[in-house]
Amino acid sequence: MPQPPAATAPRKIILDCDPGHDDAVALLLAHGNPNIELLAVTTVVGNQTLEKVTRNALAVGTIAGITGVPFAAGCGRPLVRTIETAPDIHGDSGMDGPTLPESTIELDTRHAVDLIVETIMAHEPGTVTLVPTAGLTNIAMAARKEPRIVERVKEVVLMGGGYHVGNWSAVSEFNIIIDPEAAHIVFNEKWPVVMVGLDLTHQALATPEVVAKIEAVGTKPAKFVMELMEFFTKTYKDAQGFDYPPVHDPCAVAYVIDPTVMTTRKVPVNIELTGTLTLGMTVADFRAPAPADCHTSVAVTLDHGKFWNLVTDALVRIGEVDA
Ligand SMILES: [Ca+2]
Repeated sequence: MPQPPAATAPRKIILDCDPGHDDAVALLLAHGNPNIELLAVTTVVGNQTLEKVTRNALAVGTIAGITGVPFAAGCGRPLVRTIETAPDIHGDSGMDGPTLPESTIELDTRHAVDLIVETIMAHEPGTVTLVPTAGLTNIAMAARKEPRIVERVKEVVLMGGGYHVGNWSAVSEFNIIIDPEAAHIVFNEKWPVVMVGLDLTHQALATPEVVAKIEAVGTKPAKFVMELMEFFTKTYKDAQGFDYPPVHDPCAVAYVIDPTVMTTRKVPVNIELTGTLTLGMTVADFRAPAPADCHTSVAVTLDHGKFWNLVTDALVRIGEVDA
């Protein structure tokens, strides 16, 4: 006899990422939190080449002790633009700092776009949440390849953009500007989109207090996060003048776990494709109350303590892993 669903069934997610120091923390948070059921991990060119970020994803999965979750590689270049990576933030490997283990996870033979489509179509409508923490190439391709996924996805909770701040240009954020055409597709499909942008993630600073709490967990996965944060702190200081690094990507996962970790505001958002100074800007129209059919919202204020408690708690639950 089928079991009735639990009162709070875990949220099913597909994490589409480009590890990436903060992607690694996002993956650990998704794996370690009991409110998340990780259906698949997919990779896309971004912080580094597809080959490098895929290797990193498999290494993080190994460090976290993830089993039974397919990992698949996706698009190796943006839809239109040439490849732009971020070695000044993430190093030559895309995840410099820690020594990475040999992966014990075998890469799925499917293309990430196919895995995304198949996974969504295999689940009940309204049950799968997409969590992209990289350029939106794979997600845009999936929406074009199988348009029916748009009405089946519960929501798209993405890390990217910013409604009044950029990091790769004066007004544009890296994940959006590296493939603005893909972002345009994703923001213009009618699925609910929650934009967890820089306005929010610049509040997710890995302060010394945070790092001390992670260190106190005392496991290998926690030590791995410490080493990531050490490198990330240095590059964010050198490249962008931050005292402590903003750990962007796990914020999107945290929203799926517990939306009260942040406040959001419904507002129309579209992507600038032709601006000479504003290419890749996530243009949010705050002039009036959002129209009734508005399907986009932006993250505004983070509960810093609650957010980092989720990350630390996930590491405690993951426990020791022999990677
Ligand atoms: Ca990322």
